[in-house]
Amino acid sequence: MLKVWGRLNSINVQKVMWTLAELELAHEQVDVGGAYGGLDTAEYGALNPNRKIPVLQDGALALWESNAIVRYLAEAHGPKDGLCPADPKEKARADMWMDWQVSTLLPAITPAFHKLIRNNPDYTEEDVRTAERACADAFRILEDWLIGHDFMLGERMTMADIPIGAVTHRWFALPLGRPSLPRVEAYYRRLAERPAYAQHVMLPLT
Ligand SMILES: N[C@@H](CCC(=O)N[C@@H](CS)C(=O)NCC(=O)O)C(=O)O
Repeated sequence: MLKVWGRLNSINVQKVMWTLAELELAHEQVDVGGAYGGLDTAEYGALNPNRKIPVLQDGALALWESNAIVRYLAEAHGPKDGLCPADPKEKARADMWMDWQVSTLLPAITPAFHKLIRNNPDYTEEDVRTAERACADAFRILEDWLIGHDFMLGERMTMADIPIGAVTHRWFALPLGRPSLPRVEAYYRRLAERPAYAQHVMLPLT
């Protein structure tokens, strides 16, 4: 059976749990990381030498990097042309946005999350203001991209929506100033209608 290692309040674990729920895949989930610990054992190091969550085990395969896990689940365990587009150009577009989430969107919001939710002393109020501006810039890009379609690649949800949707919840849940972005707001409402998103992503931030 598929096995997910990682605590449920981690945004990167949430992507995996949301994907599993969209695909209705049976799985086991183990709470490790954060207050649960368990990342410093030799066994965990063999699964992920970075000692981070999530890890997905599928038989002999141990996968880390949440977006790689989402891609694998969509391609190997989902229906053809489902979450993973069959058309190489559409798939490349999904990959592009998934990489943008890692390179731009998540780094924009992370300092605000650490200061406002985790009270991490490494971050200051100035970092929160910088994050506010960086998030506004990034979500304006999304606002323009969402012209004329409901989801990242068109009228149906694909794997591109998983990382972007996970950060979108954080943006609306954090006490940050936000410009009015009607298409992003409608996108968030549309995602919120999905039971799998509501259950696995729209959790209180901790
Ligand atoms: N790029 C990695 C990042 C993994 C990561 O940084 N995970 C965090 C949680 S979101 C972690 O393992 N933190 C240590 C812990 O939870 O103890 C991914 O997308 O999977």
